[in-house]
Amino acid sequence: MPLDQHADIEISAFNWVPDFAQGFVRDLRPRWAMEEAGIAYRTTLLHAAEPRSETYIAAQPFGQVPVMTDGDLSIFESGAILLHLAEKSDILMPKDPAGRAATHAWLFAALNSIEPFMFELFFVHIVHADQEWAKLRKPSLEAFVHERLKPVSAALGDKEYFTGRFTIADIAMTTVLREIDRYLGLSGYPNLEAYLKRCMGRPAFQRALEAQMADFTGKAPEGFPA
Ligand SMILES: N[C@@H](CCC(=O)N[C@@H](CS)C(=O)NCC(=O)O)C(=O)O
Repeated sequence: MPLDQHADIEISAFNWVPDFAQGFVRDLRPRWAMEEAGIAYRTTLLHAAEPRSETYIAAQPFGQVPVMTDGDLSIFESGAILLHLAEKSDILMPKDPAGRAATHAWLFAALNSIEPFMFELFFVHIVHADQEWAKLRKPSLEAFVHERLKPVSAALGDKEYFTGRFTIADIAMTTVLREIDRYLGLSGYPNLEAYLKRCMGRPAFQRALEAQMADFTGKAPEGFPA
């Protein structure tokens, strides 16, 4: 079990987030990668509703989770953390140039070409769901997301994973697609549905998810709606 409070690698995570975010916080990505590769890590826990320290802001300018420290290195952005971890294990990224290039491309596709629109879905479906502008934005946004999903589905085709074998690109893609699935469903894309099931069925994903959920031991702030 990679979670080990004496490990050299540390990641930040939350001890409390609202219910809708539980299981979806981005420390899931490094946790999953380390579970796949058998890399031990420990966590330092923050409370999502409490202000970040100056030290934390120095490590993560946006005050977000996750940050990883590995010896003297401190890294923020889950994509950068995945790339750092991938250098440690062939399980996460092949060593050959073509395999590395494909992994990089699909990692950035997930984070740069799809995730921004997933965040927009999150804003219109959850954060600003009651607001008029969100209701007006929803149909065109959802149509746009479908235009993004079609080529993603075509590129995956009948492959098991985006580069032909499991890599960090699948960690990023799964975590993005499972959020889109929450808001839109993926029923028009049977291969993406099967892909999501395959990736989320990996024992390392399940262990990472359980570890994130187990860390939610904090309390909601006073007056936080139930
Ligand atoms: N691009 C960043 C996004 C990180 C992010 O959105 N973190 C969220 C949790 S999933 C967070 O810390 N939210 C609390 C906040 O913004 O204060 C990454 O991938 O690391």
